[in-house]
Amino acid sequence: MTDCLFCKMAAGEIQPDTVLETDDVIAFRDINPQAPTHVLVIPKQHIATLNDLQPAQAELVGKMYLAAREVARIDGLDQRGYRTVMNCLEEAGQSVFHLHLHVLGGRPMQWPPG
Ligand code: D5M
Repeated sequence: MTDCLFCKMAAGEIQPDTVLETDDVIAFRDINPQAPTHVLVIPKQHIATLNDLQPAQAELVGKMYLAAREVARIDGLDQRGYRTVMNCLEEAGQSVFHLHLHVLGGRPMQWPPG
C-alpha cells in the first residue's frame, strides 16, 4: 500500500518515534498524544481494519498485544495500569486505515470512553 502512512513507517520511508520493533510489529509514539504514554502498535503487514483481519493472522494480533505489554513495561506502566484500544471504522474514531493498537497510560482513565 504505497499511500498508507503506517506502511511507509513499516518500510522505513518515514521514521516514527519508535519504542520497539520486531520482525512483525513496530511500536511508536502517537503524534497527537492523549495521555503521557500514547503509543501505537502496528503490524508491518498492511491490514486496513479489524474487519479485514483473517484467521491466519490471529498470531500477529497476539504479537501486537505482546508488544503493547512490553511498551507498558518500558514506560513503567505494567504495575500501574494502562489501556489498549483498537478503533474500527470512522464512527469508532479510526482515522488511519492500517490496523493499530493504541497503548495509553500515565493518567487516570475514564470509562466509558467518549
Ligand atoms: O488513530 C490514528 C492515530 O495515528 C492518531 O492517534 C494519530 C496518529 N498519527 C497520525 N499520523 C501520525 C504520525 N505521523 N506519527 C505518529 N502518529 C500518527 P485512529 O485510531 O485511527 O484515530
